[in-house]
Amino acid sequence: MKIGILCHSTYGGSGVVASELGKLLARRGHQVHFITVGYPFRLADFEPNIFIHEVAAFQHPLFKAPPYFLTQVTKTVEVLQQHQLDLLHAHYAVPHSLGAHLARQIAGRQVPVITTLHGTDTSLVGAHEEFYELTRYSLEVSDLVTVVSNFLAKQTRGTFEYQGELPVVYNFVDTEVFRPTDQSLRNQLTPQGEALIVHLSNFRPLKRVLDVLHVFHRVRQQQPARLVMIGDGPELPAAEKLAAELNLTGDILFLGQQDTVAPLLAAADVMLFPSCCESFGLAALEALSCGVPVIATTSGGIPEVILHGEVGFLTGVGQVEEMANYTLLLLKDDLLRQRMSRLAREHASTRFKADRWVERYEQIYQEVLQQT
Ligand code: GMT
Repeated sequence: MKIGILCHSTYGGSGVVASELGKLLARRGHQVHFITVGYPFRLADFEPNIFIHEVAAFQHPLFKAPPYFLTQVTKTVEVLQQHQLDLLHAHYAVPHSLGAHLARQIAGRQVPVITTLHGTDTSLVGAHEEFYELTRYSLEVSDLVTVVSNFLAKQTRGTFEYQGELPVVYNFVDTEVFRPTDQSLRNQLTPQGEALIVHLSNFRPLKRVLDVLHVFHRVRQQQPARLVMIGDGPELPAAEKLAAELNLTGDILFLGQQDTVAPLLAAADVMLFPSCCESFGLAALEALSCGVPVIATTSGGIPEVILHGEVGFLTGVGQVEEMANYTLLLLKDDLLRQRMSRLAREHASTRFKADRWVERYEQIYQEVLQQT
């Protein structure tokens, strides 16, 4: 198949899923055309069958900001016509699904548009008054809408009164890349043999990075430990300030945004993932795949990923005391941690193995193509 993928190219779960999907589809023989503003995140190396169509920034004094939506539609029309695409797969309702729909109309080619909702597009962007109708419309005109968890399916039905089918296609992980590794990096990060805790996110308020620090503070009172904070975003300054106030600066590494996160995750004993609303939680899945148990919350789709008491522990949002107790339980009990680590890896490699979900997307493409 010739597949056009519209997605965000910046750091973020939806962009990661879209670029990993494109990469794996290309390896399975499909021709994949990315139509993006900027080079897709995590798509570093050359791959045959992958074509990148970057959307140019159109500058004109009449426009206060470059009208990316319009130039992305123009680029999509061009790619649809020149490469005779079979379908468009849009990640994110607004702007990508809407743009894909507009482009196929302009191009006069009724290729199917498949929209994958990732959560933030409907809960943050789409639920805003300004974008509600656009989001609802983009769902209605899609040939099929997929969601990344049962939680998101339910939320989408509730928010947009959406009646159509909503197949769940979970996030997936490349278990060859995200895998347990030897101890060398861990030894560098914890020269005194301390426990190692990790957090990975885009530091948006919903990730509750300050909870990570409060948990770490409690853990540190009982046992030597270091914390690796991976990512960047609006809450980073507040996190750095709190780390200093709690006198933890010497034990925390704020690494900023990193392209290669697998070895860092694999070096840790436990991941803290205290988000207050999460449709799936890709970063938590990546940790599981590295054999790292995750302490997370019961919010959103997280319980579909983290099985409480098996591959990690779940608490209510903001329950930092309980999170710290679970973290200490894991750090102090080697046998428990090793068992959970093994189960975490097994769980990620069976339920969320990339091939399984890429095949599911392929099946969806074929079904939609047959119906249109
Ligand atoms: O987590 C983020 O803030 C990034 C966000 C995005 O929109 O790129 O991630 C969302 O999509 C991921 C991939 O499907 C999911 O794993 C994340 O759970 C979801 N984030 C939220 O629901 C907050």
